[in-house]
Amino acid sequence: MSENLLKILVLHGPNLNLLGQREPEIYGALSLEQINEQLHQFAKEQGAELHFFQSNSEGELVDKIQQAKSDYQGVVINAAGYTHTSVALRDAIAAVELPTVEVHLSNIYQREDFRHHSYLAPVVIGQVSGFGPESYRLGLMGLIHHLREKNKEC
Ligand code: CA2
Repeated sequence: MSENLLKILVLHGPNLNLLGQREPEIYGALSLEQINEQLHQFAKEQGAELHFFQSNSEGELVDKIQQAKSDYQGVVINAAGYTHTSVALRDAIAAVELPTVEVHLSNIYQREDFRHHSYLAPVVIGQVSGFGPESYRLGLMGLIHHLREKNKEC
């Protein structure tokens, strides 16, 4: 294993396990497994190792973020519906102080008003919203760039 290999955790929130099965006009036709596979290939080319976790449970996502501190250099998260409700996820991200990027398949600012607010936005390094599955790859690129720049400073 190269010493420059970045380990990144990719978190998917509630209902994203249904991707590809319903509402393709909003969320696209790819399944979560297909999105993960594409991301995995891209990450490999970039010298990053990804681990994936999906849960419908807020507490499980909080646990994963807390545990990530010791094993990962950064996090990509699509918190799905919890984006707009979860103080607990926000507090976990703030507490672990791991660079985190928030991604969304759809453009949350073009949708219902309740989706315009993200509890996570103030504690993440950046947000990508509206590019379908490409949002994950763009978010990952931004995170990798951020981590490599940070490593140069050390
Ligand atoms: O656009 C996104 O990625 C969202 O995070 C997706 C969430 C939504 O609550 C956010 O406002 C924006 C919903 C994920 C639900 O995924 C489904 C996938 C297929 C069928 C039904 C729901």
